[in-house]
Amino acid sequence: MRAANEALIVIDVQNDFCPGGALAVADGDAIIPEINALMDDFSTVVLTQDWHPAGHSSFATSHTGKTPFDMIDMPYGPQVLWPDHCIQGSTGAEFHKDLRLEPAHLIIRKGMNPTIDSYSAFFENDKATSTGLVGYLKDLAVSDVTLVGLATDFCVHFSAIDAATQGFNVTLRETACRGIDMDGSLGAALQAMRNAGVTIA
Ligand code: VGL
Ligand code: ZN
Repeated sequence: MRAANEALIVIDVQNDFCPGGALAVADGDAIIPEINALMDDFSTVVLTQDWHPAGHSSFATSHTGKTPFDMIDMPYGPQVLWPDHCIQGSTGAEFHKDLRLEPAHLIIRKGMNPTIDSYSAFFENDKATSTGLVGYLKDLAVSDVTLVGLATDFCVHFSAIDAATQGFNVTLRETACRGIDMDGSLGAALQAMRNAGVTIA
């Protein structure tokens, strides 16, 4: 068991990001045994769940003439358009059946605002709207976070950068993450995380 100041944050291990899902990450389910084992080492375990209303503004289907993986400009900056995924209450939004849920202390749902996407476990893509996770972790005197999950280059990446910016010591456990890798986004994300002081383990 690690010290009480360390938390494990498990990002978006949901059906839609696993093989067969709407936004499947290659081998997304392969990380589950390692994550399940890691949970026993941490006294604080947080899961995140991408949780969009139908018709969310990050879906290509919400924009005429657009297809998945096109880019658009949102008021808060450039946004990738995704296939419809992780719709609230759908099977795709459920955690993968093999992921252990009973060790989780907190489940953070994100992406619920119809007009703002939310990759990070900490802040929506406007970089201003908090999910409350910083306050939760700081109240528990957590100073170090280990991040695992899906997808390395989107939700894990943005969570890692925000955690570092908020003053946490951040480790990305790369073997327990998988990426989408759209136009080199995986390499760019790893570099951006290193630049932000994230330890890639
Ligand atoms: C994610 C794209 C859209 C992720 C979530 O979990 O990385 N990516 N929504
Ligand atoms: Zn999403």
